[in-house]
Amino acid sequence: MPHVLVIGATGQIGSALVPALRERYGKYNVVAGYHSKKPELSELLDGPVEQVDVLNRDALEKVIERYSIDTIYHLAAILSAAGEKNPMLAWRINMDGLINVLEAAREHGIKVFWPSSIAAFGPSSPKYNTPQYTIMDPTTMYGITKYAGELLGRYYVLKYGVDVRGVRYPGIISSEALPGGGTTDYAVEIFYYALEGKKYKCYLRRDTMLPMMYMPDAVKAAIQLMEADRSRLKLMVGYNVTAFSFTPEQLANEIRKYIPGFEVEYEPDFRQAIADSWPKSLDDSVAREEWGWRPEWSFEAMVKDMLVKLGRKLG
Ligand code: AKB
Repeated sequence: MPHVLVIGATGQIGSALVPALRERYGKYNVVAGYHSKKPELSELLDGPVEQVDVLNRDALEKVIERYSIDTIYHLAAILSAAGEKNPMLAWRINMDGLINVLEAAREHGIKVFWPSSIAAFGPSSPKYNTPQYTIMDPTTMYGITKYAGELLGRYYVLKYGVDVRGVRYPGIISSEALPGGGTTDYAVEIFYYALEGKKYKCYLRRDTMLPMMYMPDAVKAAIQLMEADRSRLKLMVGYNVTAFSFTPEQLANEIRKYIPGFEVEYEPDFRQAIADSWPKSLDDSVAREEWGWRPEWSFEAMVKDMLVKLGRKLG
């Protein structure tokens, strides 16, 4: 069994990934590493929990040694919208944090999962069916750190033989922890308003199409890539993965099938320019070929499941 550390365990992806990894590898083999947000979800407290600041290399080493960690899922990051408010912090957490993890991985022979994002693309990248290999000119600090991180990850693979793997996630929709500081967060927030019978003010234009994925597929992608036979992987870091694309208006209309009369108002803010610089749909054929990636959840099934799960949560 691998001995896993998840850095960013209380974040949107971490809080779903930790329980999935514990189910698979045993709860004592998966350490939930949090930074400022203390774990509240019972699933995270159901096994080892440690405070891990990615900027503190010594503290990271201590956790690695204490639990004989051989696998790290490094998810801690400042996302796109938050990064535009504090670009220096985004650079520090996203780049210094990543290189600390990669250096620790190099020294201890640790396998690393590190997610990139559709934010690594930019205004000159093709918008539809964006290929794996194409023009990359990100215009947000988050996107710049994601693109630089992909290059850095591959550098550690080529130069030091470190086993670094990762996908480029689209927007992720989840019913567990809320996302924070992203441009695609509307696609989660909107469900809370709909279920509480409130009008939602969307910060993106109604026709802003973005690639998205439901959390169970995001978790599956991470675990499947990490368990793939290394000899099959050529790219290693930054695989395009996607499930479906939709606009805020299409999402609102799908929700209205269950909650008729749900109202949405569109008032674009600074996040519109970020969304406009990103792909509208992705070509994920390289991930499909190299490690058998295939999403399970459709847009319609995701909306129905979100309403059921959140409906239960909100009582
Ligand atoms: C964000 O919106 O910043 C993230 C992402 C697409 O990487 N969800």
